[in-house]
Amino acid sequence: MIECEINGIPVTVPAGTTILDAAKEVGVEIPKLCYHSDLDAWAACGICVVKVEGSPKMLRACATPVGPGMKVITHDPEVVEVRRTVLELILSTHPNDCLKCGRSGNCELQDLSADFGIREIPFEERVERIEPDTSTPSIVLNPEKCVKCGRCVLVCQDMQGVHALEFIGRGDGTRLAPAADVNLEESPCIKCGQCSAHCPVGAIYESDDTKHVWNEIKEDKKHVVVQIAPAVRVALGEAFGMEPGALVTGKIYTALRRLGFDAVFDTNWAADLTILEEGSEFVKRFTQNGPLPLITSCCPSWTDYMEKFAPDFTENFSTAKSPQEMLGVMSKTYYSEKAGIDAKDITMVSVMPCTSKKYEITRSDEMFASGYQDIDYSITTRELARMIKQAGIDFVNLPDSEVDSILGQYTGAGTIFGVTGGVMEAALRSAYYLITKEDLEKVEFEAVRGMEGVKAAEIDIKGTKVRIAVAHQMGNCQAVIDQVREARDKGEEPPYHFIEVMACRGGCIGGGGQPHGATDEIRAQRTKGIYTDDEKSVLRCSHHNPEITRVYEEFLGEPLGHKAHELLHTTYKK
Ligand code: HC1
Ligand code: SF4
Repeated sequence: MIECEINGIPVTVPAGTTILDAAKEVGVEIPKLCYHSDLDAWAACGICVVKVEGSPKMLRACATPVGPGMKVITHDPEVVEVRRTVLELILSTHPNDCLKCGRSGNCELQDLSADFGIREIPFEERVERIEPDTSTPSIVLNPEKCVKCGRCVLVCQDMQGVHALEFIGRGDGTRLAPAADVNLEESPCIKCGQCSAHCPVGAIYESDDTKHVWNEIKEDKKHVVVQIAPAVRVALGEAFGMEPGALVTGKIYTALRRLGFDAVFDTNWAADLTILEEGSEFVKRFTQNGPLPLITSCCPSWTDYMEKFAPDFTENFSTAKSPQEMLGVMSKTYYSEKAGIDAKDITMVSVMPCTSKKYEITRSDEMFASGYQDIDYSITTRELARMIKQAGIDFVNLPDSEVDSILGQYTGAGTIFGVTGGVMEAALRSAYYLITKEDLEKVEFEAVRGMEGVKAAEIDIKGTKVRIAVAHQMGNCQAVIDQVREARDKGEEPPYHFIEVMACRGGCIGGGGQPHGATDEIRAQRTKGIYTDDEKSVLRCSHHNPEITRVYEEFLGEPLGHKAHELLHTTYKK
């Protein structure tokens, strides 16, 4: 442990603790812009400078570990003046159009500017005008707003291992751009939106579809139905000042009705349906010579990554569509028939924690299996929050309401899809039943829970050993794939029979379309909310969902049957 002093207050912290973190121990939050707790300190902005006794120059608190006996001054008139000057310099290259910026009111630069009382910029303005890149359906890149903090580049390269973003040019001419200066669509971008979730300003943001959704709601002839993803229910409250992880499912259903949606469904219902298809697919492959491992495919950033960087794994991907897509096609076929509403008059909107889901809705021809585009618009948690605010709805004080039948009721297995390990755990709960024809006494699989980047385990299903792996955060996923490829190239047994992959840290609760500001602490709170939803569910296995049983009896036939195959399965590009 290291003993030091921050502003004259003694503090003892573990070796390696930075001044930034040690200061928190004595209640000081040192201002910062480029630093994010998910990333290695890059010390690019210089806002977190502090004085250290004996040091001839100010040091950056984010990148300087405390030493024994170190005496740190986090603020005095000189430190504050240096920080203000750094901010003024950043602002001299930043467009002065906060009123029209999507991050207004939620911008780290704007907050700092307000805190430091900046009223004018004493430097010549040098804003470089660059057209926003709108080439993908998922995110918009607006380099003109970039403050060169480097967070997005570190996220894309180090956390995700994708290398789609980089800084181009030198000195004053440095600018953010997709690698090789192509547009985002032509780059290796997998649309996970983690860059937008980590951007402190308005330089990268979700493509906004809310105007289209409002127009559909207004259209009398349209029957507008909506679904909410598992992870939205534990994060939307944050946009209204509620605690991260607050479970607000009932309030969301009410808010959606008050916004004008005609029917409110739940992606969790379709997650249960996915388990019936994917669980059956696993059991079939496991008992009938593969191909193994089976790899989950409900994360579109992962399928995009696989198609671009690992096409040799195409046949290992589950052909089951994601729950988002399953609910889309079921609303324009089964629901359309039951409700007597022509599918052409149904508009399906999904609310997802994800920017990549905007891409998934037109990913392949199978996303039009109803004869129409199965999902018309996919909006993020952040966009839904904006719609609720635009409507002036007092979200925090909304009463709860129930989801609509027949595509709404869900089990605990459906809800845990929203966290890393959840799809695997849900699949195992039903695979156990499909293999043994008995139900588990204890449905929790602790081995697949938690934030470790790769979790591997051997599961015993009444004497049958199933080797599984769960990976989250794209950079970790690559390591699992490399391990499988190595075994395959040597002609060995695959190290795993079943693999779950989610591109975002923590799974979808950490999705790129969730409210800004996620840290591991916030991800842990959201995860807790999801597991609470599971624990309080009366039914906790997908095969017990009566609305799923009914849809097979009345409409789909058998899991993996002809109709299920036609509507609920997909293919991938090689
Ligand atoms: Fe996800 Fe999924 S869990 S992919 O993260 O399989 O987006 O929440 O909706 O489709 O169910 C996202 C979340 C989500 C799908 C489900
Ligand atoms: Fe989207 Fe979830 Fe995949 Fe992230 S992990 S890209 S939120 S589907």
